[in-house]
Amino acid sequence: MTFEGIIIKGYSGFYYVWDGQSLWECSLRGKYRTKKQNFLPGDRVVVSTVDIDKKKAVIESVGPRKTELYRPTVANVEQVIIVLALSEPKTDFILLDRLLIMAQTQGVRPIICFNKADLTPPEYNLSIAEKYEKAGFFVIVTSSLEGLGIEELKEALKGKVSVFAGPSGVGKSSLLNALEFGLSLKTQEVSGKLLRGKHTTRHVELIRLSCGGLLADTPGFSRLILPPTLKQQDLTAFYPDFLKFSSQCRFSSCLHKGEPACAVREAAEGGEIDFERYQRYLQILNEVAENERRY
Ligand SMILES: Nc1nc2c(ncn2[C@@H]2O[C@H](COP(=O)(O)OP(=O)(O)O)[C@@H](O)[C@H]2O)c(=O)[nH]1
Ligand SMILES: [Mg+2]
Ligand SMILES: [Zn+2]
Repeated sequence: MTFEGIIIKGYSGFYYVWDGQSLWECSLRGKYRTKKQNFLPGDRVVVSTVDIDKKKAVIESVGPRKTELYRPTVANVEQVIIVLALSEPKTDFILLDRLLIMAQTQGVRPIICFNKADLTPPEYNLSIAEKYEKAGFFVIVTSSLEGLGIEELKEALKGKVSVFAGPSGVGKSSLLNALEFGLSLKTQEVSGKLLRGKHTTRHVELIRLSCGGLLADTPGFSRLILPPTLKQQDLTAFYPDFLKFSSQCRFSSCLHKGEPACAVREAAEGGEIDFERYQRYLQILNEVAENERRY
């Protein structure tokens, strides 16, 4: 019997393949072993059964990779849940804007999750969520403590391969606990003391959520370096809120940083684009300019 599945982890020479119902321990066909092919969690594969009762199978072929994230190294991630706290710690909006760019440059859909909603007034939470919704992003407001927004988050994760991102302390592990009672996300700070100097091979695993989604057990985008290939000119493409104005700028090459007759700047000054987000854009643009000079 031959069927399709998705690799959820690789471990000591075996790959564990999920077909939506069962987990199969798979070995590789010789042609893959000799090629030293490196399969990743998230890779979609065709397998054929070797032993149905023992759930053993062999990988016949692997499908093309749509995306490939680095640290955690996961293939075909479809969306990144960017988690930030509404307070404690204070929302780091420039980090949020940066993660939104990074997700999009990797071809991964960003979903914003504002957590710890129990600590700030609902009106405030709504105003923050609305800013990013108006900017064109999908936003979920949650409290892992009080269970707020968890159903909506489940709905978003359903049937998708996702990864969490966001700084420590914002509640990623708590959210996973709220999603899957009794499970805790093994957060691993790459620069953490525990791993420094040790040659620890981490095996990333996709957690099978009961809502029917797969979630990487390690948060992504821990290195906050913008892709060195990113050009100043390309940045606007990752700002859906700027796009409808940028076509009206006098210069088609406008970077919206002070050129005459810049429709984006006018929209920011007029409040149609969130002014603070525009200011953060200028900061990120500067950084991209520095990168361009360096590479
Ligand atoms: N008030 C409140 N505290 C939360 C919430 N979610 C997480 N926390 C707390 O925030 C701290 C960090 O949470 P944790 O899940 O470890 O964050 P992580 O580093 O992103 O995985 C812990 O003390 C949690 O109890 C929430 O929704 N509301
Ligand atoms: Mg954690
Ligand atoms: Zn402009």
